[in-house]
Formats: sequence, structure tokens, C-alpha cells
Amino acid sequence: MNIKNYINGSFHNPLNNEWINNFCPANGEVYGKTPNSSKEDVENAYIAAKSAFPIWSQTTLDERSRILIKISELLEANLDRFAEAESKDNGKPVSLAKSINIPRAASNFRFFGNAITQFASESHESVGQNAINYTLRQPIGVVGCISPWNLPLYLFTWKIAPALAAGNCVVAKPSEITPMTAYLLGEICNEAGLPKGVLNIVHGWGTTTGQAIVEHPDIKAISFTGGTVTGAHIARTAAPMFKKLSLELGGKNPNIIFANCDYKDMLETTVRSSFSNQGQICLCGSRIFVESTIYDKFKVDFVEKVKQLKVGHPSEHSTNIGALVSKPHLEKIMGYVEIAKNEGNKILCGGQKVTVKGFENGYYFEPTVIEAKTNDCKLNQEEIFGPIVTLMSFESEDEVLQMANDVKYGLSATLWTNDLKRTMRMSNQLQAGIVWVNTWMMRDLRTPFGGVKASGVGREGGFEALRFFTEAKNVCIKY
Ligand code: TXE
Repeated sequence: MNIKNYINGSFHNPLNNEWINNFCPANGEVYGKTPNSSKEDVENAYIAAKSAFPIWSQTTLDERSRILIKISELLEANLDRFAEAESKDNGKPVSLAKSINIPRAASNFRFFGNAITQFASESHESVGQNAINYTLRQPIGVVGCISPWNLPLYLFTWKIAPALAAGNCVVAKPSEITPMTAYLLGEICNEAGLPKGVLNIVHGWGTTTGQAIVEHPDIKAISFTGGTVTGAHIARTAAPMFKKLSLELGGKNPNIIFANCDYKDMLETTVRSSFSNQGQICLCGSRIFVESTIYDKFKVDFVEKVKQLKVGHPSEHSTNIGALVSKPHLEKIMGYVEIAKNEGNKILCGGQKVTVKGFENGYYFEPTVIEAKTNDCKLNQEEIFGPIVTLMSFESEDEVLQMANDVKYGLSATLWTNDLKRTMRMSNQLQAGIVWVNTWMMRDLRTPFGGVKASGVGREGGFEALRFFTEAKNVCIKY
């Protein structure tokens, strides 16, 4: 099936007629083509967005809210279709797409459809000067949203929904590796009555289509989620053009386990925080630090649980771990196992490609646990973004804090302890944008979301996202 660009409310082939193969990770076969859109397609998307902006930016909040909530309802009504499409495109278990990924995309539209009706700006009375200041929060105009392949519709809509709610028009590009559900979203937007041109979706390689969006002189803000190297490149391109930038980048997140935690809960959640979505979530806790007094017990229990995870075809209900997203990504993951061996680390389980009967060319890999010798090895410092975690033991709070923070990334951290004072001390000192204590990936969409250090710049979520997608203008009136 060929995917098309969604421009001005209708579907178009790329003008240059260039296409990218779309692979199904579960069997390694090409099952469709994606446009490799050129600058000209991006320009057409921009023109459509620009024309739609005067009306959309003046559309009442009630009406914008109604349309976004309608999109959310239509996504829910089409849950099975979207979940199956996402699984086929990405390799993730259908059950995961159905229970978490697509429902979250629907929640994104519902949440921002509601949030915009509650969004307020400040006023400041200049006492003694007979003046009042009020701040307008005006939409920026045409904005660009670029998203990755790991949570395709979830992260795509996490950007688009607040951008639209705030009154902007959007030129968006999903990952060329997983374009299908973004394509299907166009139909839903038409059905929900989103005026044409308000949202435009162009497909293609990052270096062609994505680059054209970032370089476009009149696309005034870029919201990007993806790799740190790409984020740095986008920042270099956009900064001299004075664009607003939000960058959500990689992570190498510590999962810190103290002996006085609720062990059973910790163990179950740690399996999830290590291997959900085949470990391809920027929030996965890929460095597991365990207090020395329970290290040996944890190692045995954790490895036993990980060995029970079933690697299989994404549509099988019993599958816990589906296929990795692409062949190059599988090769990258296999490369890290070689690095681990060369660094003298010990593979406790996994480490091998898996052949699933009937789907021999699929990109399957065992969930892998590696005991790391030092914190400064490549395995502990580089973002692997797959089903590989490392284990290390620690003696003291100071030692584990030092190791947890001694990495270039700073997205999230997880802490398992029932000691309140320690929780407070460590949460203050962990270098991360998000700290989870005795849980993982529990999300409240009102909270700020983003990272520090090489994990990015800016925050998404709640009013933070609405602030990003608006310009503040202060008006001072003397009376
Ligand atoms: O990401 P890219 P990739 C990490 C993870 C992964 C690595 C590379 O470690 O292995 O990044 O993944 C678009 N101008 N994360 O190669 O390239 C691209 O088309 C504009 C972490 O898939 O960063 C896609 O739409 N756009 C991450 C998006 O950027 C460009 C999730 C992300 O692609 C562009 C995914 C350019 N010059 C990967 N080049 C997370 N933090 O969740 C590429 N793109």
C-alpha cells in the first residue's frame, strides 16, 4: 500500500515521484511505499498551512476543543485498525499498541482539546504607576513537528495536538520508518471536520523532507523528538534563523534499587521498564543499579523473569517482545553485544538473534541482561535503545548518585526505596527531567516532560506545551 502526503485536506503523491520502501519488521518484507517528499512538497504544505492560519487562529476555543475531542473519539472508534497498522509498521506487539500506544494518541487530542479551554495568561498591575500589564498568548503561525519511530502515533500526536489547540497550523513529518498511522490520521482529521490546511503531513527521509521543514524560513517553531545527534544538527540549522525549538532526545536512564523497597513490585516493574516496546523507549531504565545486599538475589530473580518473556510475532497474543523496528537497528543492537563482550562484561541472559518460525526474516532479538564491570564502559554510556540492560551493584547512596549522574544524558531516573528522606535527597540531586519513585512511566499529561544535558531542551506536556506553541506578548496600558 502506498502512503500519500496529506496536504490541504487531501492526499497527494510526492511531486518528484520518489519513494521509500516500507518494511514490516515482523517478516522483513516490503509491504508498501512512502513518499520521499522534496522541498516543493514541503512548500505546498506550508502554503496550505499559511492560508488556513487566519481562520484557525481565530476559531473559538470551544470549536477547536470540539474538533480535537472528535479526533480523539474517532481514534478510539478505530482502535483495532490503528493498533494493527502500528504493529505491522513498527514490530511492537498488537496488544501493546491496543492497550497503550493508540489509546495514548487519543488521550493526547482529548487532553489538549480540554487544556486549551483552561489555558490562561497573566496580568500584572504596576502599583503606583497607574498601569496594568496583560500578557497575550498568541499562536506562532505555521510550526513544524518531527517525530521518531518508537512510539509513532503517540509521539506524533503529542506534538500536533497542543500545536493545533493553541491555534497554530502544522507541517508535520513522522519517521520514514513508521509512517502508516500518521497517514491514517489524515482521514480521521477530515472526518472530524478539521478545516483543510490546518494540519499537513509530509513523509520522507529526515535529511530531505525533515531538513526542508527545519530550513523553511517561515516555519517559526520546531518541535522534535529523536536521536541526540539529529537534535544537535536541527539546533545548528534552526538557531541562526531564531526559531523556537523544543528537543526531546535520547536517554540512558538509571533504575536505582535499594534493599528497603517493595521487592515484588520493583521486580515486575523493572522487567517492564527494561523491555517494554522491545526496550525502544527513551524512558526505559537501561542501567540498573542494585544495592549490594540484595544484588545476588535480584540478579537470579530478574534473569529468571526475563527468560520467561516470549519473543514472537507481534500479532500473537502471548508475545511479550515483538520485532525490533528495522534491520539496521537490529544490527546496531547486535553490535552492542559484541562491544559488551570485548569490554569484558558478562552476558547473564539473551544476546542472540531469535528466529521465529514462519517469519525467519523478521528482526527479533532476545531480551538481554549484561553484568557491567564499570560505569564508564560504552555499554553504560551510550544509548542502545533496544532490549539490552546492564546490572551493577552499589554500596552507598553517594556512590550510586555519582554513577547515575555520570553520563551525558539526563532524561529520566527511577528510584526504588521506602525511605522518604532518601527519596527527597536523591530526587533533588538526580540529573534528570523526570524522576519516578516506586513506579515507572506513570504519566499525568499535565506534568512537564523533557530532559536535561544531552537529553534535550525545553519541556512538553500540559501548559508547558501550550506555552511553547504560543508567543507571549505583553501589553502595558497606562490609565
Ligand atoms: O532517529 P532520528 P533514528 C535515538 C535512538 C536511535 C537513534 C537514531 O538511540 O537509535 O536515536 O534513531 C527525522 N532534519 N532515538 O535514526 O534520525 C527523522 O526522519 C530534520 C531516541 O530513527 O533522530 C525522524 O522523523 N529531521 C528517540 C526523526 O527525525 C530529521 C526516539 C527522528 O529520527 C533529520 C528515536 C534532519 N536532518 C530514536 N534527520 C527518543 N528520544 O525517543 C532525521 N530527521
